[in-house]
Amino acid sequence: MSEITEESVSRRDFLRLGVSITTGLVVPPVLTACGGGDSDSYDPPKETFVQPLTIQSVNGVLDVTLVLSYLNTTLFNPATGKDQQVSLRNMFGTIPAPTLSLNVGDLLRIKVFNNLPPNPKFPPTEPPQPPHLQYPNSTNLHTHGLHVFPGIIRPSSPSDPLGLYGDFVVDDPSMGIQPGETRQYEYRLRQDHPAGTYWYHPHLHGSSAMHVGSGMAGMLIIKGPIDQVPEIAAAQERAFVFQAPIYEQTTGKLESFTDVATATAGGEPLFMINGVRRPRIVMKSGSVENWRFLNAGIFTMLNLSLDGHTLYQYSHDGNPRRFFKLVAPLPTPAPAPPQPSYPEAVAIGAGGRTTVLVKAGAPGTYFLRTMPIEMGRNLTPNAGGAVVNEDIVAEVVVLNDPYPMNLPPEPLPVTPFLAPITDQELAENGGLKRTIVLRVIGSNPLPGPPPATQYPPFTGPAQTSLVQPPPGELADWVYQVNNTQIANKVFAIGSTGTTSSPTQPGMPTTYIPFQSSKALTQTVALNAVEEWTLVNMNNIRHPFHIHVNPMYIVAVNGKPVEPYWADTLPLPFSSELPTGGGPNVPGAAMTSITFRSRFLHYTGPYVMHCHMLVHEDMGMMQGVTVV
Ligand SMILES: [Cu+2]
Repeated sequence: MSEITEESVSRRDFLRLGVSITTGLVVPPVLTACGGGDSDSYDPPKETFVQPLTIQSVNGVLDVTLVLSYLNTTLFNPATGKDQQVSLRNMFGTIPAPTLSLNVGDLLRIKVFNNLPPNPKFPPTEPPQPPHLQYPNSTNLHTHGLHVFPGIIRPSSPSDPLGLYGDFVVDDPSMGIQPGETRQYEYRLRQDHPAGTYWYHPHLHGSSAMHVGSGMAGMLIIKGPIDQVPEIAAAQERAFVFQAPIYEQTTGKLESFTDVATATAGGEPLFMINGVRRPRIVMKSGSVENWRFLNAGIFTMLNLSLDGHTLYQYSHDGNPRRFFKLVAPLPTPAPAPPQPSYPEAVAIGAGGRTTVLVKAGAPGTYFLRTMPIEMGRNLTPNAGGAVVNEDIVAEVVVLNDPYPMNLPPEPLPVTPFLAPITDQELAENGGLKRTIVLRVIGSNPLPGPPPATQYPPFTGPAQTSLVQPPPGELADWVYQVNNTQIANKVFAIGSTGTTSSPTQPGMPTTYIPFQSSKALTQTVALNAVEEWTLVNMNNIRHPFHIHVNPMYIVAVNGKPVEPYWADTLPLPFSSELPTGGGPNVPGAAMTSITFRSRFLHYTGPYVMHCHMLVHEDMGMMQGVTVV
């Protein structure tokens, strides 16, 4: 086994510890060189954009070991404008983790060694910790967006302590990969797997927000026919891993769930790209580049727009489009106040990805911006940032050095795996329809400050009573810490198919969080084709993500849209809720997204959930089992 030795790179954010590679070609993180003009007298602006360390498969195999440990490093702190010493849990010794690059049909093997210290002992009170939040040093791994086997291939045993796991994430929080343990994952990519941009990150229920929020995430690229289109093959490729690492400002550490909840209450910190704040990209006029965007944050949406340039979007998440979606630059500054809402450019919710081509225009300096976008409306004061403000995330310098390149002709190649799902196919293959409802349910406002060491009674108005916690289980459902966006709320998903609400026909009467003993699971027959409607009963844009099988989006708010495939989708919010309504309003306006899906190739258990990971850790998740 060859070890990557630590070597100095130009950015100290890229300390490398603890990644070892059995099979794979290492491309170190480099400043992407771009030659200047021919004149010796002209000194072109320097690139500061850094690609993550990249590991490529060799002869169809990529085999790596990732070591989970504390990373002591320096990060730019957008809040202070200065560098900050941080000590964060990290699976890979870098922020972000290495980019893993594979081809369709390849075998990916990842061994995860959890070298974190033992889980701390939590006192029974002060602050009260629901049981599933008491394992901040336990973990597991999810390959986000991959269509792969979600079960356990071979459970660990005394003779085979590592076991062999597929994309298995439904560990009990008290289990998972505990400190000192190692688990072997193995994923076989089908030849017809969509080629595109994916990622990997920890996914243990109860510690996912702390882990991903501290920066534990890496891009996963699957190459296929789209990458052999000559114009795309010729384009320089860049990985943009957008992260906003969260830590307590004085210590540089992230040691409690409260800190994550507090940090996301007003929106996340500002985004960095590959660990660098506002990197500079240098392009030659007329050249074409291939940009892979990953929102590896845990809360905030991106709404990307490049001054003076059209972005040629050709994927939603990892799923390619046959025809470009042209995204024109938005005017700056954005007009305010929003009426009816801020326009969207390349909008990517937490966990989402997209891929774009960009053709450098006239020489000059341009900004890649995330433009204002509404994450919600009329939120209660502590319920999270309603509007994400405009922010410059990168600078693009176009040199007066013509280098004409072409954009590819359409249509672009799309795998048969992503063929449209017609009405006829739906009808002939099950055609079951389900409704899934995402919902935050608040408690009644309490008279005065709530007691510090006990849960307030969960006695909300009207619909709140729809929640029926089993006896003694309420303490597992709510996290009562003052001034966090999650205090005294239940994050739940409900499903129709059983009892229907008399006040809101078609809506469930029961909303159950994932950590409940009554947690719901959707059971689906292998090879079924179904149509599901996701309903958002909150005025916040929960980013919905389903594992294993992508969604073919056919309607928004009941109205047909031009269909497309995705795996992570910010739900619309209910703009009609009255001011101050928060998550608690009876008779709330509802919004919805309708998708179709084929449940192909793999049986086993997986999940669907909100990718605002604080919500997920508090129970906004539901099981799916294909049988
Ligand atoms: Cu959510």
